[in-house]
Amino acid sequence: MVKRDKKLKKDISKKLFEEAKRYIPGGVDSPVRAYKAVGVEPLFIEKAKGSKIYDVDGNEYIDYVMSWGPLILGHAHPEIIKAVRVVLNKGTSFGAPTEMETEAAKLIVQAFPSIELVRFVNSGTEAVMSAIRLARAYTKRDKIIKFEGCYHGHADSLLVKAGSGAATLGIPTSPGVTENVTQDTIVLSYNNIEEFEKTMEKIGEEIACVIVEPIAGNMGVIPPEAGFLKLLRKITGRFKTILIFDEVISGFRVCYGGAQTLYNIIPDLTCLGKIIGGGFPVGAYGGKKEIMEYIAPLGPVYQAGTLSGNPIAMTACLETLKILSRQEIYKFLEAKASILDKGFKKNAKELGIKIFHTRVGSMLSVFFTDKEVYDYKTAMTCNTDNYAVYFKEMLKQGVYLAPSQFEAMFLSGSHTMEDIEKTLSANRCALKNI
Ligand code: KE4
Repeated sequence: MVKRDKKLKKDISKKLFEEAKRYIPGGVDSPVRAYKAVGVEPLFIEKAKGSKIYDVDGNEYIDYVMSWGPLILGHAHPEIIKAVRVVLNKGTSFGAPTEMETEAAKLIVQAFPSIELVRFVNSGTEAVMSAIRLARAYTKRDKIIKFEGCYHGHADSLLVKAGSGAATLGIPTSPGVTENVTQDTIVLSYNNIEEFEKTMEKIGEEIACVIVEPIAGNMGVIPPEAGFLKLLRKITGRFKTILIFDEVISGFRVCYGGAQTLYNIIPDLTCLGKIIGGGFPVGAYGGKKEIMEYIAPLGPVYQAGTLSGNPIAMTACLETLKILSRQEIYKFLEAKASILDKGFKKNAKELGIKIFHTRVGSMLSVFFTDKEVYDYKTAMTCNTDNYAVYFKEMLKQGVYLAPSQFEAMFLSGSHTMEDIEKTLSANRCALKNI
């Protein structure tokens, strides 16, 4: 382990942050990047390659944020850069259909059992917002059910007891989201089968859709308990409620066909994002033909977007999905993530530090708590001060983690065994400071 000077050089980041705050709220374009939860100023990034990210002060880090999940192949993957370079010379946006959109849609339809038709948008938020609107129109019902701690982007109807940045900053239900909107959003506890069953028995006929992260990734990583997803599928079917899997994180992450393939539970609609953009802004929602045909121009449900299906983004999408479709990467990711997870547990055990580790495939998290974490309420009892100490220590040792206890760690195809060993050694040193 290369010893790094205890104090990180951050002069340029500091200067850039001061300047940014003059023009951008909080100096960032997404709240969690402000590092508020870990009590340090954010790093400004210069470049990234493979598993490494470099800040403007020339510090190198092993990256486990990977842009919050999208870069499953690693930063600046040569095949993606090459393909984007070629297509750039043909123009950047046409506002008209291109063959690439069809090719990308075909791969998604082939990969996801729930998807017969898919529409591209520009973010996970747009995908979820559109899927909710579609479900309400299709069922002619208003109410929706989400789960506390699940984050589905910042659309009003879902910014209720949300996870991710909302939980990190302690504003899980945002001001500006009106009563009218939140009264149609019912929030239940993730992994609480009895509560879901009781609620649906009472008002199932009023529920347009149930939206869930099939693997929660926004309150830390919390896998579904045995039977939870199966029950959601069974009961929503009984009440003709649309089941939406928000696979913005898990899609193409935990396996090529997402969590619905991993657990063999098929929702009615699926939302995608992150990985399918290959580092560019792409979201998508898709599902059964009979539902998706309600979307304009076929049906009455309106949804649109100037840059939807953008040819540059679609090129990155296509190249990413072509590489992932060979599927050998998933064995590689599983092996590396398992070594990392086992090493974390070994370090914590030997140092006598109570940490609850979770993992599904190559998304993992550590909870600083002596409890077992299966839902939002328990996740919220974690010691976020300890997480902040851990985060800063790991950063000093060249490991770049999410600046929040309520996010996930992501591996990529470019993380090496050397990265893993360095990370485990850094983890051991960092835990000694807890
Ligand atoms: P975007 O609008 O950020 O592309 O996607 C929203 C979204 C939807 N569904 C799930 C399950 C998500 O995790 C997200 C976004 N994830 C957060 C991080 N956990 C994005 C990072 C950020 O907000 O800066």
